[in-house]
Amino acid sequence: DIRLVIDGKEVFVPKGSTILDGAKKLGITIPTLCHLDLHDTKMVNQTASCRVCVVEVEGRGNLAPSCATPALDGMVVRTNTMRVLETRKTVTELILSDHPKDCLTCSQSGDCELQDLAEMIGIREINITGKEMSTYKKDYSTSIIRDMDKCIMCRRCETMCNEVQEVGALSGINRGFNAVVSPAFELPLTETVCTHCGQCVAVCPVGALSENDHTWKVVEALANPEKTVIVQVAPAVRVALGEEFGHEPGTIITGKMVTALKQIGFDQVFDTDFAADLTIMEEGTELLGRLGRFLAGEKDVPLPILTSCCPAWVNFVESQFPDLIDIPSSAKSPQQMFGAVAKSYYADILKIDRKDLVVVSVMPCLAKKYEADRAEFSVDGNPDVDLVISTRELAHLIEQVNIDIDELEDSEFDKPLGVSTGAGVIFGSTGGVIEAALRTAYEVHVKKPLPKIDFEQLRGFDGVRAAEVDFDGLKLNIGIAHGLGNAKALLTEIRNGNPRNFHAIEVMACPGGCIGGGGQPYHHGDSSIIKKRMDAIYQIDKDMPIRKSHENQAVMELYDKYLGEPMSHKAHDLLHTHYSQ
Ligand code: HC1
Ligand code: SF4
Repeated sequence: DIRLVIDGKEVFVPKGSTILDGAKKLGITIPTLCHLDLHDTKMVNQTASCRVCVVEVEGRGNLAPSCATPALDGMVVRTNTMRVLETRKTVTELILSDHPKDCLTCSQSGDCELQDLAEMIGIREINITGKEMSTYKKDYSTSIIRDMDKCIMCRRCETMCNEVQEVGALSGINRGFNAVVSPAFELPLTETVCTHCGQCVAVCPVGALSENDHTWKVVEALANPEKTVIVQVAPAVRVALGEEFGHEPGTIITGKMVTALKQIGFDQVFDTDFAADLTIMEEGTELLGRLGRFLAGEKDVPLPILTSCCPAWVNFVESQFPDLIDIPSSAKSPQQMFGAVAKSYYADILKIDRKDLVVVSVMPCLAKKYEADRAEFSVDGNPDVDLVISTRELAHLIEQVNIDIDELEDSEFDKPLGVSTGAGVIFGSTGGVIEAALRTAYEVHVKKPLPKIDFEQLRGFDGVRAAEVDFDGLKLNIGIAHGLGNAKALLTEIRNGNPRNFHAIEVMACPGGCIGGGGQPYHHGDSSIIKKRMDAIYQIDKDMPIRKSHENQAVMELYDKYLGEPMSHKAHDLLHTHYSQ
Protein backbone atom coordinates (compact mmCIF):
# COMPACT_ATOMS: atom_id res chain seq x y z
CA ASP A 1 0.00 0.00 0.00
CA ILE A 2 0.93 3.62 -0.53
CA ARG A 3 0.93 6.05 2.38
CA LEU A 4 -0.06 9.64 1.91
CA VAL A 5 -1.11 12.49 4.13
CA ILE A 6 -4.10 14.57 3.09
CA ASP A 7 -5.04 17.64 5.11
CA GLY A 8 -2.90 16.30 7.96
CA LYS A 9 -4.56 12.87 8.01
CA GLU A 10 -2.75 9.68 7.12
CA VAL A 11 -4.26 7.24 4.62
CA PHE A 12 -3.13 4.06 2.88
CA VAL A 13 -4.32 3.26 -0.66
CA PRO A 14 -3.49 0.47 -3.09
CA LYS A 15 -1.03 1.07 -5.93
CA GLY A 16 -2.71 2.64 -8.94
CA SER A 17 -4.94 4.87 -6.79
CA THR A 18 -5.24 8.60 -7.29
CA ILE A 19 -5.10 11.40 -4.74
CA LEU A 20 -8.89 11.66 -5.13
CA ASP A 21 -9.26 7.98 -4.14
CA GLY A 22 -7.23 8.69 -1.00
CA ALA A 23 -9.35 11.70 -0.11
CA LYS A 24 -12.55 9.69 -0.60
CA LYS A 25 -11.24 7.02 1.72
CA LEU A 26 -10.72 9.69 4.38
CA GLY A 27 -14.17 11.15 3.79
CA ILE A 28 -12.67 14.40 2.48
CA THR A 29 -14.80 15.84 -0.33
CA ILE A 30 -12.89 17.29 -3.24
CA PRO A 31 -15.38 18.72 -5.76
CA THR A 32 -15.20 17.23 -9.25
CA LEU A 33 -16.98 17.87 -12.51
CA CYS A 34 -15.55 15.91 -15.41
CA HIS A 35 -14.54 12.95 -13.29
CA LEU A 36 -16.78 9.88 -13.14
CA ASP A 37 -15.95 6.41 -11.90
CA LEU A 38 -18.76 3.92 -12.22
CA HIS A 39 -17.20 1.07 -10.25
CA ASP A 40 -17.36 -2.45 -11.76
CA THR A 41 -17.85 -1.04 -15.25
CA LYS A 42 -15.35 0.35 -17.70
CA MET A 43 -16.74 3.83 -17.12
CA VAL A 44 -13.81 5.72 -15.66
CA ASN A 45 -13.51 9.25 -17.00
CA GLN A 46 -10.09 10.57 -16.20
CA THR A 47 -9.73 13.31 -18.76
CA ALA A 48 -8.88 15.85 -16.03
CA SER A 49 -10.21 18.49 -18.38
CA CYS A 50 -12.14 20.67 -15.93
CA ARG A 51 -9.44 21.18 -13.27
CA VAL A 52 -12.04 21.72 -10.58
CA CYS A 53 -10.43 19.06 -8.36
CA VAL A 54 -7.01 20.65 -8.08
CA VAL A 55 -5.02 20.25 -4.86
CA GLU A 56 -1.60 21.34 -3.56
CA VAL A 57 1.09 18.69 -3.38
CA GLU A 58 4.04 19.55 -1.16
CA GLY A 59 7.19 20.09 -3.17
CA ARG A 60 5.38 20.75 -6.44
CA GLY A 61 4.95 24.21 -7.88
CA ASN A 62 1.79 23.61 -9.88
CA LEU A 63 -1.52 22.52 -8.50
CA ALA A 64 -2.41 18.94 -9.42
CA PRO A 65 -5.76 17.55 -10.60
CA SER A 66 -6.50 15.02 -7.88
CA CYS A 67 -8.63 12.77 -10.11
CA ALA A 68 -5.73 11.97 -12.42
CA THR A 69 -2.66 12.37 -10.22
CA PRO A 70 -1.32 9.03 -8.99
CA ALA A 71 -0.92 8.72 -5.24
CA LEU A 72 2.76 8.28 -4.44
CA ASP A 73 4.32 7.06 -1.23
CA GLY A 74 5.04 9.88 1.20
CA MET A 75 2.93 12.48 -0.65
CA VAL A 76 1.66 15.36 1.43
CA VAL A 77 -1.49 16.91 0.00
CA ARG A 78 -3.66 19.88 0.94
CA THR A 79 -7.16 20.18 -0.49
CA ASN A 80 -8.30 23.37 1.21
CA THR A 81 -5.62 26.09 0.98
CA MET A 82 -6.61 29.57 -0.16
CA ARG A 83 -4.72 29.00 -3.39
CA VAL A 84 -6.77 25.86 -4.05
CA LEU A 85 -10.07 27.58 -3.24
CA GLU A 86 -9.26 30.56 -5.43
CA THR A 87 -8.19 28.44 -8.37
CA ARG A 88 -11.30 26.27 -8.08
CA LYS A 89 -13.47 29.37 -8.15
CA THR A 90 -11.67 30.85 -11.15
CA VAL A 91 -11.87 27.58 -13.06
CA THR A 92 -15.60 27.33 -12.38
CA GLU A 93 -16.15 30.94 -13.44
CA LEU A 94 -14.28 30.27 -16.66
CA ILE A 95 -16.52 27.30 -17.41
CA LEU A 96 -19.62 29.35 -16.59
CA SER A 97 -18.45 32.25 -18.76
CA ASP A 98 -18.84 30.05 -21.84
CA HIS A 99 -22.04 28.40 -20.70
CA PRO A 100 -25.59 29.54 -21.48
CA LYS A 101 -27.41 31.06 -18.52
CA ASP A 102 -30.81 29.55 -19.25
CA CYS A 103 -31.00 27.44 -16.11
CA LEU A 104 -34.66 28.43 -15.71
CA THR A 105 -35.69 26.35 -18.71
CA CYS A 106 -32.86 23.85 -18.89
CA SER A 107 -33.84 20.16 -18.80
CA GLN A 108 -31.09 19.51 -16.28
CA SER A 109 -32.08 22.24 -13.85
CA GLY A 110 -32.05 20.78 -10.35
CA ASP A 111 -29.94 17.81 -11.46
CA CYS A 112 -27.06 19.80 -12.98
CA GLU A 113 -23.61 19.13 -11.56
CA LEU A 114 -22.29 22.51 -12.81
CA GLN A 115 -25.18 24.33 -11.12
CA ASP A 116 -24.46 22.41 -7.90
CA LEU A 117 -20.78 23.28 -8.11
CA ALA A 118 -21.44 26.98 -8.67
CA GLU A 119 -23.83 26.94 -5.76
CA MET A 120 -21.37 25.12 -3.51
CA ILE A 121 -18.59 27.59 -4.32
CA GLY A 122 -20.98 30.47 -3.87
CA ILE A 123 -20.53 32.10 -7.25
CA ARG A 124 -23.01 34.94 -7.51
CA GLU A 125 -21.52 36.86 -10.41
CA ILE A 126 -19.37 35.85 -13.30
CA ASN A 127 -16.62 38.40 -13.52
CA ILE A 128 -15.09 37.02 -16.65
CA THR A 129 -16.79 38.53 -19.67
CA GLY A 130 -16.05 38.20 -23.32
CA LYS A 131 -17.88 38.06 -26.59
CA GLU A 132 -17.00 34.61 -27.79
CA MET A 133 -19.29 31.76 -26.92
CA SER A 134 -19.95 28.65 -28.92
CA THR A 135 -23.15 28.62 -30.95
CA TYR A 136 -24.47 25.32 -32.18
CA LYS A 137 -27.82 24.28 -33.55
CA LYS A 138 -29.67 21.77 -31.40
CA ASP A 139 -29.67 18.23 -32.75
CA TYR A 140 -33.02 16.49 -32.23
CA SER A 141 -33.81 12.80 -32.46
CA THR A 142 -36.91 11.06 -31.13
CA SER A 143 -34.91 9.94 -28.12
CA ILE A 144 -32.07 12.40 -27.48
CA ILE A 145 -31.50 16.14 -27.82
CA ARG A 146 -27.96 17.46 -28.14
CA ASP A 147 -27.57 21.10 -27.13
CA MET A 148 -23.88 21.60 -27.70
CA ASP A 149 -23.77 25.20 -26.49
CA LYS A 150 -23.98 23.58 -23.08
CA CYS A 151 -21.14 21.13 -23.63
CA ILE A 152 -18.35 21.69 -21.06
CA MET A 153 -15.95 19.22 -22.71
CA CYS A 154 -15.86 16.87 -19.75
CA ARG A 155 -15.90 14.10 -22.34
CA ARG A 156 -17.84 11.69 -20.13
CA CYS A 157 -20.20 10.96 -23.05
CA GLU A 158 -17.25 10.23 -25.29
CA THR A 159 -15.76 7.79 -22.76
CA MET A 160 -19.16 6.15 -22.35
CA CYS A 161 -19.88 5.84 -26.07
CA ASN A 162 -16.40 4.76 -27.13
CA GLU A 163 -14.93 2.82 -24.23
CA VAL A 164 -17.93 1.35 -22.42
CA GLN A 165 -20.43 0.96 -25.24
CA GLU A 166 -17.75 0.73 -27.95
CA VAL A 167 -20.16 2.29 -30.41
CA GLY A 168 -17.84 5.11 -31.39
CA ALA A 169 -20.44 7.73 -32.32
CA LEU A 170 -18.87 10.62 -30.40
CA SER A 171 -15.52 12.39 -30.30
CA GLY A 172 -14.08 15.79 -29.47
CA ILE A 173 -14.07 18.25 -32.36
CA ASN A 174 -12.99 21.86 -32.93
CA ARG A 175 -10.90 24.07 -30.68
CA GLY A 176 -11.18 26.83 -28.17
CA PHE A 177 -14.68 28.15 -27.61
CA ASN A 178 -16.05 25.84 -30.30
CA ALA A 179 -14.68 22.65 -28.80
CA VAL A 180 -17.51 20.13 -28.25
CA VAL A 181 -18.12 16.41 -28.34
CA SER A 182 -19.92 15.48 -31.53
CA PRO A 183 -20.46 12.82 -34.17
CA ALA A 184 -17.92 13.00 -37.00
CA PHE A 185 -18.59 15.79 -39.53
CA GLU A 186 -21.11 17.17 -37.05
CA LEU A 187 -23.73 14.84 -38.47
CA PRO A 188 -27.00 14.57 -36.57
CA LEU A 189 -27.03 11.54 -34.24
CA THR A 190 -29.70 9.82 -36.32
CA GLU A 191 -27.29 9.66 -39.27
CA THR A 192 -24.58 7.88 -37.30
CA VAL A 193 -24.04 4.46 -35.72
CA CYS A 194 -25.64 5.77 -32.51
CA THR A 195 -27.82 3.06 -30.94
CA HIS A 196 -29.92 5.54 -28.89
CA CYS A 197 -28.88 3.67 -25.75
CA GLY A 198 -28.96 6.96 -23.86
CA GLN A 199 -25.91 6.21 -21.75
CA CYS A 200 -24.28 9.47 -22.87
CA VAL A 201 -27.33 11.25 -21.46
CA ALA A 202 -27.03 9.23 -18.24
CA VAL A 203 -23.53 10.58 -17.59
CA CYS A 204 -23.76 14.14 -18.97
CA PRO A 205 -23.28 16.43 -15.95
CA VAL A 206 -25.08 19.36 -17.58
CA GLY A 207 -27.94 19.81 -20.06
CA ALA A 208 -25.87 19.23 -23.19
CA LEU A 209 -27.41 15.79 -23.65
CA SER A 210 -30.96 15.15 -22.58
CA GLU A 211 -33.99 13.06 -23.45
CA ASN A 212 -36.53 14.31 -25.94
CA ASP A 213 -39.29 14.96 -23.43
CA HIS A 214 -42.72 13.72 -24.54
CA THR A 215 -44.59 14.55 -21.34
CA TRP A 216 -46.66 17.32 -22.93
CA LYS A 217 -47.86 15.03 -25.69
CA VAL A 218 -49.09 12.68 -22.97
CA VAL A 219 -50.92 15.57 -21.26
CA GLU A 220 -52.52 16.52 -24.59
CA ALA A 221 -53.71 12.95 -25.15
CA LEU A 222 -55.13 12.77 -21.62
CA ALA A 223 -56.96 16.06 -22.16
CA ASN A 224 -58.59 14.79 -25.35
CA PRO A 225 -62.06 13.37 -24.50
CA GLU A 226 -62.16 11.40 -27.74
CA LYS A 227 -59.20 9.22 -26.81
CA THR A 228 -58.90 6.24 -24.51
CA VAL A 229 -55.44 6.50 -23.02
CA ILE A 230 -53.77 3.49 -21.45
CA VAL A 231 -50.31 3.17 -19.97
CA GLN A 232 -47.81 0.33 -19.54
CA VAL A 233 -44.96 0.53 -17.05
CA ALA A 234 -41.63 -1.23 -17.58
CA PRO A 235 -40.22 -3.55 -14.92
CA ALA A 236 -37.27 -1.30 -13.96
CA VAL A 237 -39.33 1.85 -13.30
CA ARG A 238 -40.91 0.64 -10.04
CA VAL A 239 -37.55 0.22 -8.26
CA ALA A 240 -36.12 3.63 -9.27
CA LEU A 241 -39.00 6.13 -9.46
CA GLY A 242 -38.90 6.59 -5.67
CA GLU A 243 -35.41 8.10 -5.91
CA GLU A 244 -36.91 11.16 -7.59
CA PHE A 245 -38.97 11.66 -4.43
CA GLY A 246 -36.09 11.21 -1.99
CA HIS A 247 -36.47 7.49 -1.34
CA GLU A 248 -33.50 5.17 -0.99
CA PRO A 249 -32.45 3.52 -4.26
CA GLY A 250 -34.18 0.18 -4.59
CA THR A 251 -37.32 1.27 -2.75
CA ILE A 252 -40.21 -0.62 -4.31
CA ILE A 253 -43.13 1.72 -4.96
CA THR A 254 -45.18 -0.26 -7.46
CA GLY A 255 -48.55 0.20 -5.73
CA LYS A 256 -48.17 3.96 -5.21
CA MET A 257 -46.95 4.38 -8.77
CA VAL A 258 -50.09 2.66 -10.07
CA THR A 259 -52.30 4.91 -7.91
CA ALA A 260 -50.44 7.99 -9.18
CA LEU A 261 -50.99 6.94 -12.81
CA LYS A 262 -54.71 6.44 -12.14
CA GLN A 263 -54.95 9.85 -10.50
CA ILE A 264 -53.15 11.41 -13.47
CA GLY A 265 -56.04 10.14 -15.54
CA PHE A 266 -55.00 7.10 -17.51
CA ASP A 267 -58.05 5.00 -18.34
CA GLN A 268 -56.22 1.77 -17.57
CA VAL A 269 -52.87 1.19 -15.92
CA PHE A 270 -51.17 -1.90 -17.31
CA ASP A 271 -47.86 -3.62 -16.86
CA THR A 272 -45.08 -4.27 -19.37
CA ASP A 273 -44.36 -7.33 -17.19
CA PHE A 274 -47.49 -8.92 -18.72
CA ALA A 275 -45.92 -8.53 -22.14
CA ALA A 276 -42.59 -9.77 -20.80
CA ASP A 277 -44.37 -13.02 -19.89
CA LEU A 278 -45.80 -13.09 -23.39
CA THR A 279 -42.32 -12.53 -24.82
CA ILE A 280 -41.09 -15.55 -22.89
CA MET A 281 -43.83 -17.72 -24.39
CA GLU A 282 -42.70 -16.72 -27.88
CA GLU A 283 -38.96 -16.53 -27.32
CA GLY A 284 -38.85 -19.68 -25.17
CA THR A 285 -40.74 -21.60 -27.86
CA GLU A 286 -38.37 -20.25 -30.48
CA LEU A 287 -35.35 -21.32 -28.39
CA LEU A 288 -36.72 -24.84 -27.93
CA GLY A 289 -37.58 -25.01 -31.64
CA ARG A 290 -34.06 -24.09 -32.69
CA LEU A 291 -32.53 -26.45 -30.11
CA GLY A 292 -34.73 -29.30 -31.31
CA ARG A 293 -33.57 -28.81 -34.88
CA PHE A 294 -29.96 -28.62 -33.72
CA LEU A 295 -30.24 -31.81 -31.66
CA ALA A 296 -31.88 -33.56 -34.60
CA GLY A 297 -28.67 -32.95 -36.51
CA GLU A 298 -29.89 -30.13 -38.75
CA LYS A 299 -27.07 -27.93 -40.07
CA ASP A 300 -26.95 -24.12 -39.97
CA VAL A 301 -29.47 -23.72 -37.16
CA PRO A 302 -29.22 -20.07 -36.03
CA LEU A 303 -27.65 -20.60 -32.62
CA PRO A 304 -26.94 -19.17 -30.16
CA ILE A 305 -30.27 -17.40 -30.05
CA LEU A 306 -29.88 -13.80 -28.89
CA THR A 307 -32.48 -11.96 -26.84
CA SER A 308 -34.02 -9.09 -28.72
CA CYS A 309 -35.92 -6.99 -26.19
CA CYS A 310 -33.33 -4.23 -25.86
CA PRO A 311 -33.72 -1.78 -28.77
CA ALA A 312 -30.24 -0.28 -28.46
CA TRP A 313 -28.82 -3.77 -28.64
CA VAL A 314 -30.91 -4.50 -31.74
CA ASN A 315 -29.58 -1.30 -33.34
CA PHE A 316 -26.06 -2.34 -32.44
CA VAL A 317 -26.41 -5.78 -34.04
CA GLU A 318 -27.96 -4.25 -37.13
CA SER A 319 -25.12 -1.79 -37.64
CA GLN A 320 -22.11 -3.67 -36.33
CA PHE A 321 -22.88 -7.36 -36.83
CA PRO A 322 -25.03 -7.52 -39.98
CA ASP A 323 -23.54 -10.93 -40.78
CA LEU A 324 -25.19 -12.32 -37.60
CA ILE A 325 -28.60 -10.78 -38.22
CA ASP A 326 -30.38 -14.15 -38.43
CA ILE A 327 -29.53 -15.21 -34.86
CA PRO A 328 -31.44 -12.76 -32.65
CA SER A 329 -34.86 -14.00 -31.61
CA SER A 330 -37.51 -12.65 -33.96
CA ALA A 331 -39.73 -11.88 -30.94
CA LYS A 332 -40.61 -8.21 -30.57
CA SER A 333 -39.70 -6.55 -27.30
CA PRO A 334 -42.26 -6.58 -24.48
CA GLN A 335 -42.94 -2.89 -25.09
CA GLN A 336 -43.85 -3.57 -28.71
CA MET A 337 -45.73 -6.80 -27.96
CA PHE A 338 -47.79 -4.83 -25.49
CA GLY A 339 -48.58 -2.19 -28.10
CA ALA A 340 -49.49 -4.75 -30.74
CA VAL A 341 -51.77 -6.67 -28.36
CA ALA A 342 -53.32 -3.48 -26.97
CA LYS A 343 -54.20 -2.16 -30.40
CA SER A 344 -55.76 -5.44 -31.56
CA TYR A 345 -56.98 -7.78 -28.81
CA TYR A 346 -57.66 -5.07 -26.23
CA ALA A 347 -59.11 -2.53 -28.70
CA ASP A 348 -61.50 -5.35 -29.74
CA ILE A 349 -62.48 -5.90 -26.10
CA LEU A 350 -63.22 -2.17 -25.79
CA LYS A 351 -64.89 -2.19 -29.22
CA ILE A 352 -62.94 0.86 -30.31
CA ASP A 353 -60.86 1.66 -33.33
CA ARG A 354 -57.11 1.43 -32.75
CA LYS A 355 -56.80 5.05 -33.78
CA ASP A 356 -58.86 6.11 -30.77
CA LEU A 357 -56.66 4.21 -28.37
CA VAL A 358 -53.47 5.92 -27.22
CA VAL A 359 -50.80 3.63 -25.80
CA VAL A 360 -48.28 5.34 -23.53
CA SER A 361 -45.18 3.63 -22.13
CA VAL A 362 -43.18 4.57 -19.07
CA MET A 363 -39.69 3.25 -19.66
CA PRO A 364 -36.30 3.44 -17.96
CA CYS A 365 -34.82 3.72 -21.42
CA LEU A 366 -34.40 6.37 -24.11
CA ALA A 367 -33.98 3.87 -26.96
CA LYS A 368 -37.59 2.80 -26.31
CA LYS A 369 -38.67 6.17 -27.73
CA TYR A 370 -36.73 5.32 -30.87
CA GLU A 371 -38.09 1.75 -30.94
CA ALA A 372 -41.71 2.90 -30.73
CA ASP A 373 -41.03 5.17 -33.69
CA ARG A 374 -39.70 2.43 -35.99
CA ALA A 375 -41.88 2.15 -39.06
CA GLU A 376 -42.39 -1.62 -38.77
CA PHE A 377 -44.20 -1.14 -35.46
CA SER A 378 -47.19 0.66 -36.91
CA VAL A 379 -50.31 -0.17 -38.89
CA ASP A 380 -51.34 2.27 -41.63
CA GLY A 381 -49.26 4.96 -39.97
CA ASN A 382 -50.80 4.38 -36.54
CA PRO A 383 -48.05 3.30 -34.13
CA ASP A 384 -48.54 0.36 -31.75
CA VAL A 385 -46.99 2.48 -29.00
CA ASP A 386 -47.86 6.15 -29.39
CA LEU A 387 -45.79 7.86 -26.73
CA VAL A 388 -42.88 6.90 -24.50
CA ILE A 389 -41.84 8.79 -21.41
CA SER A 390 -38.92 7.99 -19.14
CA THR A 391 -38.90 7.35 -15.39
CA ARG A 392 -37.63 10.92 -14.92
CA GLU A 393 -40.40 12.33 -17.09
CA LEU A 394 -43.03 10.43 -15.11
CA ALA A 395 -41.61 11.83 -11.87
CA HIS A 396 -41.92 15.37 -13.24
CA LEU A 397 -45.48 14.70 -14.36
CA ILE A 398 -46.40 13.40 -10.90
CA GLU A 399 -44.96 16.59 -9.41
CA GLN A 400 -46.79 18.80 -11.89
CA VAL A 401 -50.19 17.39 -11.05
CA ASN A 402 -49.44 17.94 -7.39
CA ILE A 403 -49.52 14.35 -6.25
CA ASP A 404 -47.70 13.58 -3.02
CA ILE A 405 -46.60 10.05 -3.77
CA ASP A 406 -45.91 9.26 -0.11
CA GLU A 407 -49.53 9.97 0.79
CA LEU A 408 -50.94 7.50 -1.72
CA GLU A 409 -52.46 4.12 -0.97
CA ASP A 410 -51.33 1.16 -3.06
CA SER A 411 -53.37 0.03 -6.07
CA GLU A 412 -53.19 -3.01 -8.32
CA PHE A 413 -52.54 -2.93 -12.04
CA ASP A 414 -55.67 -3.33 -14.15
CA LYS A 415 -56.71 -6.55 -15.86
CA PRO A 416 -56.08 -8.22 -18.24
CA LEU A 417 -52.86 -6.56 -19.48
CA GLY A 418 -51.62 -5.84 -15.99
CA VAL A 419 -51.40 -9.44 -14.80
CA SER A 420 -47.82 -10.65 -14.47
CA THR A 421 -45.38 -13.03 -12.81
CA GLY A 422 -41.99 -12.84 -11.17
CA ALA A 423 -40.46 -13.90 -14.47
CA GLY A 424 -41.77 -10.72 -16.06
CA VAL A 425 -40.27 -8.38 -13.50
CA ILE A 426 -36.74 -9.78 -13.59
CA PHE A 427 -36.49 -8.61 -17.21
CA GLY A 428 -35.43 -5.33 -15.63
CA SER A 429 -32.05 -6.66 -14.48
CA THR A 430 -29.13 -8.07 -16.44
CA GLY A 431 -29.56 -11.85 -16.61
CA GLY A 432 -33.28 -11.67 -15.92
CA VAL A 433 -34.58 -12.20 -19.44
CA ILE A 434 -32.66 -15.40 -19.94
CA GLU A 435 -33.55 -16.63 -16.44
CA ALA A 436 -37.22 -16.03 -17.16
CA ALA A 437 -36.90 -17.86 -20.50
CA LEU A 438 -35.18 -20.84 -18.87
CA ARG A 439 -37.85 -21.16 -16.16
CA THR A 440 -40.42 -21.73 -18.87
CA ALA A 441 -38.27 -23.58 -21.42
CA TYR A 442 -37.20 -26.06 -18.73
CA GLU A 443 -40.73 -27.01 -17.73
CA VAL A 444 -41.93 -27.20 -21.33
CA HIS A 445 -38.96 -29.31 -22.38
CA VAL A 446 -38.48 -31.55 -19.34
CA LYS A 447 -42.21 -31.71 -18.55
CA LYS A 448 -41.46 -31.64 -14.83
CA PRO A 449 -41.51 -28.74 -12.36
CA LEU A 450 -38.22 -26.94 -11.94
CA PRO A 451 -36.36 -28.30 -8.91
CA LYS A 452 -35.10 -24.77 -8.10
CA ILE A 453 -36.66 -21.67 -9.57
CA ASP A 454 -33.77 -19.26 -8.91
CA PHE A 455 -30.98 -19.60 -11.44
CA GLU A 456 -28.44 -17.85 -9.24
CA GLN A 457 -25.58 -18.71 -11.56
CA LEU A 458 -27.02 -16.26 -14.10
CA ARG A 459 -27.17 -13.30 -11.74
CA GLY A 460 -24.54 -10.72 -10.86
CA PHE A 461 -22.85 -7.60 -12.13
CA ASP A 462 -19.86 -8.96 -14.09
CA GLY A 463 -19.96 -7.50 -17.59
CA VAL A 464 -19.80 -10.90 -19.30
CA ARG A 465 -21.03 -14.02 -17.57
CA ALA A 466 -21.31 -17.63 -18.67
CA ALA A 467 -23.14 -20.50 -17.01
CA GLU A 468 -24.13 -24.06 -17.74
CA VAL A 469 -27.73 -24.98 -17.09
CA ASP A 470 -28.81 -28.61 -16.82
CA PHE A 471 -32.10 -29.44 -18.55
CA ASP A 472 -32.44 -32.92 -17.09
CA GLY A 473 -29.33 -34.16 -18.87
CA LEU A 474 -29.26 -31.64 -21.70
CA LYS A 475 -26.51 -29.14 -20.91
CA LEU A 476 -27.19 -25.61 -22.12
CA ASN A 477 -24.47 -23.00 -22.30
CA ILE A 478 -25.79 -19.56 -21.52
CA GLY A 479 -24.00 -16.27 -22.05
CA ILE A 480 -24.94 -12.87 -20.62
CA ALA A 481 -23.55 -9.42 -21.34
CA HIS A 482 -24.56 -5.97 -20.19
CA GLY A 483 -23.03 -2.86 -21.70
CA LEU A 484 -22.57 -2.88 -25.46
CA GLY A 485 -18.77 -3.13 -25.25
CA ASN A 486 -19.14 -6.40 -23.35
CA ALA A 487 -21.72 -7.57 -25.86
CA LYS A 488 -19.33 -6.79 -28.67
CA ALA A 489 -16.69 -9.08 -27.12
CA LEU A 490 -19.22 -11.91 -26.82
CA LEU A 491 -20.54 -11.45 -30.37
CA THR A 492 -17.03 -11.34 -31.78
CA GLU A 493 -16.54 -14.73 -30.16
CA ILE A 494 -19.67 -16.01 -31.92
CA ARG A 495 -18.48 -14.58 -35.23
CA ASN A 496 -15.22 -16.49 -34.71
CA GLY A 497 -16.92 -19.86 -34.43
CA ASN A 498 -18.60 -19.89 -31.00
CA PRO A 499 -15.79 -21.79 -29.21
CA ARG A 500 -17.73 -21.94 -25.94
CA ASN A 501 -20.75 -23.45 -27.73
CA PHE A 502 -23.28 -20.98 -26.43
CA HIS A 503 -26.90 -21.94 -27.05
CA ALA A 504 -28.47 -18.69 -25.87
CA ILE A 505 -27.19 -15.23 -25.05
CA GLU A 506 -28.87 -12.34 -23.30
CA VAL A 507 -27.68 -8.82 -24.00
CA MET A 508 -28.78 -5.57 -22.42
CA ALA A 509 -27.16 -2.36 -23.63
CA CYS A 510 -27.01 -0.53 -20.32
CA PRO A 511 -24.83 -1.31 -17.31
CA GLY A 512 -26.97 -3.44 -14.98
CA GLY A 513 -29.67 -3.90 -17.63
CA CYS A 514 -32.78 -1.67 -17.79
CA ILE A 515 -32.36 -0.66 -14.14
CA GLY A 516 -29.34 1.34 -15.35
CA GLY A 517 -31.18 2.79 -18.36
CA GLY A 518 -30.66 6.28 -19.74
CA GLY A 519 -34.11 7.42 -18.60
CA GLN A 520 -33.68 6.47 -14.95
CA PRO A 521 -32.99 8.94 -12.13
CA TYR A 522 -29.38 10.09 -12.46
CA HIS A 523 -26.92 7.92 -10.55
CA HIS A 524 -24.14 10.56 -10.76
CA GLY A 525 -21.54 7.83 -10.96
CA ASP A 526 -22.65 5.79 -7.95
CA SER A 527 -22.92 2.20 -9.15
CA SER A 528 -24.20 1.04 -5.76
CA ILE A 529 -27.50 2.68 -6.79
CA ILE A 530 -27.80 0.30 -9.74
CA LYS A 531 -27.04 -2.68 -7.51
CA LYS A 532 -29.72 -1.68 -5.01
CA ARG A 533 -32.27 -1.48 -7.83
CA MET A 534 -31.15 -4.96 -8.90
CA ASP A 535 -31.70 -6.39 -5.43
CA ALA A 536 -35.17 -4.83 -5.41
CA ILE A 537 -36.06 -6.46 -8.74
CA TYR A 538 -35.19 -9.92 -7.41
CA GLN A 539 -37.05 -9.14 -4.19
CA ILE A 540 -40.26 -8.38 -6.12
CA ASP A 541 -39.85 -11.66 -8.00
CA LYS A 542 -39.33 -13.57 -4.76
CA ASP A 543 -42.50 -12.09 -3.29
CA MET A 544 -44.71 -12.91 -6.30
CA PRO A 545 -47.15 -15.80 -5.92
CA ILE A 546 -46.52 -16.88 -9.52
CA ARG A 547 -42.99 -16.76 -10.90
CA LYS A 548 -43.12 -18.50 -14.28
CA SER A 549 -44.44 -16.92 -17.46
CA HIS A 550 -46.36 -20.00 -18.65
CA GLU A 551 -48.42 -19.81 -15.45
CA ASN A 552 -49.65 -16.28 -16.23
CA GLN A 553 -53.43 -16.80 -16.51
CA ALA A 554 -54.04 -13.63 -18.52
CA VAL A 555 -51.38 -14.62 -21.03
CA MET A 556 -52.92 -18.08 -21.32
CA GLU A 557 -56.32 -16.50 -21.88
CA LEU A 558 -54.85 -14.34 -24.64
CA TYR A 559 -53.62 -17.50 -26.39
CA ASP A 560 -56.92 -19.32 -25.84
CA LYS A 561 -59.14 -16.54 -27.07
CA TYR A 562 -57.04 -14.83 -29.66
CA LEU A 563 -53.58 -16.04 -30.63
CA GLY A 564 -53.88 -19.84 -30.55
CA GLU A 565 -50.44 -21.30 -29.79
CA PRO A 566 -47.08 -19.59 -29.28
CA MET A 567 -45.48 -19.05 -32.72
CA SER A 568 -48.88 -19.54 -34.40
CA HIS A 569 -49.56 -17.66 -37.61
CA LYS A 570 -51.39 -14.93 -35.74
CA ALA A 571 -48.75 -14.76 -33.02
CA HIS A 572 -46.15 -14.42 -35.72
CA ASP A 573 -47.99 -11.57 -37.38
CA LEU A 574 -48.48 -9.64 -34.18
CA LEU A 575 -45.54 -10.51 -31.99
CA HIS A 576 -42.55 -11.09 -34.24
CA THR A 577 -40.44 -8.81 -36.38
CA HIS A 578 -37.51 -8.85 -38.78
CA TYR A 579 -34.24 -6.94 -38.64
CA SER A 580 -32.63 -4.76 -41.24
CA GLN A 581 -28.99 -4.78 -42.28
FE1 HC1 B 1 -36.68 -3.06 -20.18
FE2 HC1 B 1 -38.07 -4.79 -21.41
S1 HC1 B 1 -36.85 -5.23 -19.55
S2 HC1 B 1 -36.24 -3.74 -22.33
O1 HC1 B 1 -34.96 -3.19 -19.84
O2 HC1 B 1 -37.63 -6.44 -22.22
O3 HC1 B 1 -36.83 -0.32 -21.14
O4 HC1 B 1 -37.54 -2.26 -17.44
O5 HC1 B 1 -39.59 -2.56 -20.44
O6 HC1 B 1 -39.73 -3.90 -23.73
O7 HC1 B 1 -40.41 -5.99 -19.99
C1 HC1 B 1 -36.72 -1.32 -20.69
C2 HC1 B 1 -37.15 -2.51 -18.42
C3 HC1 B 1 -38.61 -3.14 -20.57
C4 HC1 B 1 -39.15 -4.29 -22.83
C5 HC1 B 1 -39.59 -5.55 -20.56
FE1 SF4 C 1 -23.29 6.67 -28.00
FE2 SF4 C 1 -25.45 5.57 -26.76
FE3 SF4 C 1 -25.08 8.21 -26.75
FE4 SF4 C 1 -25.70 7.03 -29.05
S1 SF4 C 1 -26.99 7.15 -27.22
S2 SF4 C 1 -24.15 8.59 -28.76
S3 SF4 C 1 -24.63 5.06 -28.80
S4 SF4 C 1 -23.74 6.64 -25.78
